[in-house]
Amino acid sequence: RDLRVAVIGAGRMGADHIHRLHTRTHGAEVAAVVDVDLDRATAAVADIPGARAFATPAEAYAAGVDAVLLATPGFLHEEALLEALGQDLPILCEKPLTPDVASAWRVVEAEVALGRQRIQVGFMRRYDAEYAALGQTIRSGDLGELLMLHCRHRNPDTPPGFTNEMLINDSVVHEFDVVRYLTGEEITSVAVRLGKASAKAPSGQHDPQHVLIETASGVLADVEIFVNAQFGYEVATEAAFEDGIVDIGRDTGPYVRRAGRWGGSITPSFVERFGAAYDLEVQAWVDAARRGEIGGPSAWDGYATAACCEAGVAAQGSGEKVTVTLNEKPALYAGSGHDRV
Ligand code: ISE
Repeated sequence: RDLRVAVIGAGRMGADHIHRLHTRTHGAEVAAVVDVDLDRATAAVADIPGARAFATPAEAYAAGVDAVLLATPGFLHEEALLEALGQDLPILCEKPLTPDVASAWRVVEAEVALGRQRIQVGFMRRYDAEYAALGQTIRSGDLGELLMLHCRHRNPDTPPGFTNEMLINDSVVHEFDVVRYLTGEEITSVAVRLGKASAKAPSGQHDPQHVLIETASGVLADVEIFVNAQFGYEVATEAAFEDGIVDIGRDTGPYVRRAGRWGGSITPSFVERFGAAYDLEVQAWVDAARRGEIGGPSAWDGYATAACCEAGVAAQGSGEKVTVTLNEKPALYAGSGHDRV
């Protein structure tokens, strides 16, 4: 039978996932939507027969669900994750796992105590076709060794309340994950340079920033994180190998010639840019959950990226290169799913 999913959080990503589960995901149904704002939860289930709205996860669990998709803001994740682990349910947790390394480690410890993986973290870039192709090129060795990654991560603007730390914790967290995923190595240090800032950035944000990431074997990845870039959304990478260069993430699509000009449309936001990746991610999670399994980015990946974020925020403040130190990796996370790190 279909996996009965409780979606916790009916904001931007929650609403997107509710729609995805209801209309495009095989073998799953939205059984419950939980939001502290019960009106928002009620509105989210209005067109979904059989789905119920609740103000707390406990009420949804009491009503009976098979799995949890957690889409509240990151600062609310720890409590919700520990509660869902207590129910021994499969969990898809939107990134970040938690906003800081201490709470991320507490979640890892709780999962280790449970004795089996139940958490997949929503690092959806791993499901993007071009990232997957780049990963394949790296692993095949066709172009020799990967030496450097030049990453550009540009958002048109930021929602209210987006702080300077969130450039790292909310945005560059994705590069931390994909650099680990692509290289199959842990990140060993993070440095941040603050150059000339855009006057279009809200007060309190220094935007753009230049983040330099180093992996265990010395692969360097530089990230331009520019979250008020105005023109549209872009996540693109140029990968330099011993024997060639690979570019991913450029807008393609219809190339229009009209009235003496040529051009095309720029992707407006991450919802469109990664729409197909989110679909694959959620479908893979549902398929695995129905088999009683969990795959994809793990709580370990969530913890390791939280450690990178903590180093990144420290580097924002000090201007120094900050070393990333990790606890020993629990055996539970050896060789799971996409996780090759
Ligand atoms: C947002 O939370 C995301 O996850 C997007 O993928 C990212 O591009 C954006 O910068 C974040 O704020």
